[in-house]
Amino acid sequence: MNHKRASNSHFLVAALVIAAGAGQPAAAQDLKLWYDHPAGQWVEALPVGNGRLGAMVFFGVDQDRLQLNEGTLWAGGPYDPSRPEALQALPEARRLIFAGKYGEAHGLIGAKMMARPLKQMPYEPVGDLKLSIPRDGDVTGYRRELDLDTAIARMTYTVAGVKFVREVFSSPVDQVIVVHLSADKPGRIDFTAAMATPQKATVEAESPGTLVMRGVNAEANGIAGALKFEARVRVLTQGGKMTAGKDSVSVSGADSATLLIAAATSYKSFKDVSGYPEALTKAYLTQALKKPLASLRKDHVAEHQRLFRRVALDLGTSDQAQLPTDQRIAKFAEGNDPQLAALYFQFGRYLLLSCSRAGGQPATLQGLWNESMAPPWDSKYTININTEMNYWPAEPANLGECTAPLIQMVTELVEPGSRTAKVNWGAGGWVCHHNTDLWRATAPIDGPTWGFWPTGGAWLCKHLWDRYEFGGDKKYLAQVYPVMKGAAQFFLDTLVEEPKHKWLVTCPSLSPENTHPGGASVCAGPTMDSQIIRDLFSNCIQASEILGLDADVRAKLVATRARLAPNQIGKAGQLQEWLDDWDMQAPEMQHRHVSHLYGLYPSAQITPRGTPELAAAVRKSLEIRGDDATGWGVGWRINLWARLLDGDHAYKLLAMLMTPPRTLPNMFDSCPPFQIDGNFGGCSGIAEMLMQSHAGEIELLPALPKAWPAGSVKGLRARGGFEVDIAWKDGKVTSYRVASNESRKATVRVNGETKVIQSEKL
Ligand code: FUC
Repeated sequence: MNHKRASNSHFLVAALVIAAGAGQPAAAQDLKLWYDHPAGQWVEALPVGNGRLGAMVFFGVDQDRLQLNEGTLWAGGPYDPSRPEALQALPEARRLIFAGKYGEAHGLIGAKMMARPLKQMPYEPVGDLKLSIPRDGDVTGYRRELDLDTAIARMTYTVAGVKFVREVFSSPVDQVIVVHLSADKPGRIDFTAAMATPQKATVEAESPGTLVMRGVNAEANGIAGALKFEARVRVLTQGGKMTAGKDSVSVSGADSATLLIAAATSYKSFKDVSGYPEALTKAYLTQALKKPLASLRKDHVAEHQRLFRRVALDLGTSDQAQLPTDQRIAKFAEGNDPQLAALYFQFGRYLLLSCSRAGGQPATLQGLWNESMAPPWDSKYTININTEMNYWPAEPANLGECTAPLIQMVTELVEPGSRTAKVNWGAGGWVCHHNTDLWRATAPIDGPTWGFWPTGGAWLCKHLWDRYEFGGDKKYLAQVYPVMKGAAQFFLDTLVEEPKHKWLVTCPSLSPENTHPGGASVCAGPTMDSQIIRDLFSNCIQASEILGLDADVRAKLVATRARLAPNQIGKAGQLQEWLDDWDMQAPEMQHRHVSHLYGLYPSAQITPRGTPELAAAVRKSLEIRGDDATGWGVGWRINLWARLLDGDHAYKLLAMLMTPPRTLPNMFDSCPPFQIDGNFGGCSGIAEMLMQSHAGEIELLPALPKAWPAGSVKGLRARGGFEVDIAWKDGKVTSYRVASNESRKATVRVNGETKVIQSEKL
């Protein structure tokens, strides 16, 4: 593993220097979030998860709460939101837009072209496991923590001379959440376990020592609930006595106790809900019961560390690092806490590993963690930025495997997306508008201002290609290429010629959620669409060449790409957000979305060295937009400033992101409210500040801020299958290592110089 690798490579350019930011080097034990009081609110609780089973752990002394989630427990059931009238209205909507009658186009689209139902299905909670713990004295020495390195949440406290320890983890190996209660004196573990839920469900105690919650999911927006679910908790004790009530299990005088929590739904796929949650939860528990606690714990930690320990980041440390995490967050903008930025980076990696693993669902707006039956924006997939941002760190932060659920979802979108393409647009291929959900709905929702945007699926396809660019696996590329080709086919069939320049553009579409001076957001050919489609076509062209397929389709894509609307620079020197130079008259010039800057990041169509005029226009647009935005809005801006090679501006934004109100006490990002995308945008932003690989070279420290004069990073991943280690001092690289499975040539930009090196073998 990288973090253990000696740095005695023959590619070192100078002696290895131990990083010493504001003082001493940071140590592995600093990878902890910790607090000196229990969580009061949900946003103070600590998240654990195995990609499917999640819990928010409160660690109350007398009353503990584990708020539970299972990734497939959403409202509703399989449904088809297609809207046949949409196709009839399409020519008139286009005519109105090209005639500049945006208000009328908006009205028509709203009346005839949106999905039925107009909203999608929300992600929902399972409920709570509640522990009531009697106490016979005052509490001293309370501490709760989340150890990112072991993925174990832990609390310790002392009452009447007895030290109590509680630990919680969600095992990706054994598919159960494990809660362990212990004390340093025998016979001191007493509690009653019960369950609660906002769902339609019953809770019963069964023998031996088991709680079972059986329920059905909710109806939403006229779509009946079609899922059954079950949560099953098995209580095990060492010593003492266990008694079962009607809907609770009590333990008294035990030396220690372990609770194993299993949960499952009847969801098998977006069109099949015929699973047996009872059989599943029983099977998970039967399997887990075969192992002693020590093995459950050991296997969990090993699997987590296999992935988590690939990257180590040291930005130096300071006295601030001694404070509880909530106090550090409150003070971060004051400066002098570089280790908190490293912790934030690793927390992003921890979160991705905990909420997105093969076989599970992709990270929602809240990852895996949601306590509400009506969460903000349904806690689903908003694909006009938020879902993509969730996966920005996956490849550079060396967790490419975590994209498996996203790739699975995009593959599944082809079937419903083909129906939407055909029914709503009269087109081939497949399309997904600005949101999707567990049921893979693809039609435009919410209203024309937000929803009538046909480029969501195409943006998701960039992640299919990224996985190939970073990993180089041709077999995988052959699997996802048809998905990309289908997305491209939709645009071959639906792009229309705009009257002025005869460019091919999307219509109707919009620049995500931003109203233009025509009084609506619907328009023809927003810049972002052309950029996304240019990427999609280019990636399909390259993939078809690599795979030796589809010369005819390739020729069509090449010809059509040449006619897409180009990036345009407006009168204010900005990159135009729309076909027309409307930016300076737009009602919300400081809008949170920076959609047209997609070309700089996450795309690489615009680079400071390759296209300096366009990069300068992006900078101008960013200045006009301003720094202030939602959590994710700031997260995006960090990545953009890093791509503009301006580390200090990127850091300024990182400080804004990592401080209240955009960072909550448990380090969750706040939009507001809690939305996990900012955590991931911040994590990838830090990676982009330290290393970039999108411009045909591996650039070391492209946007290093003055705040991090010395440090080291190990195990970042660059396009082409490279792993990169860097150490620096006084803002200059002092040593580095580039490694790959096979030794290959790589172009590296280091301290302002480019050189071609031979990579080391991994
Ligand atoms: C987009 C954003 C909102 C929010 C929502 C989930 O609609 O404009 O700010 O993040 O997604």
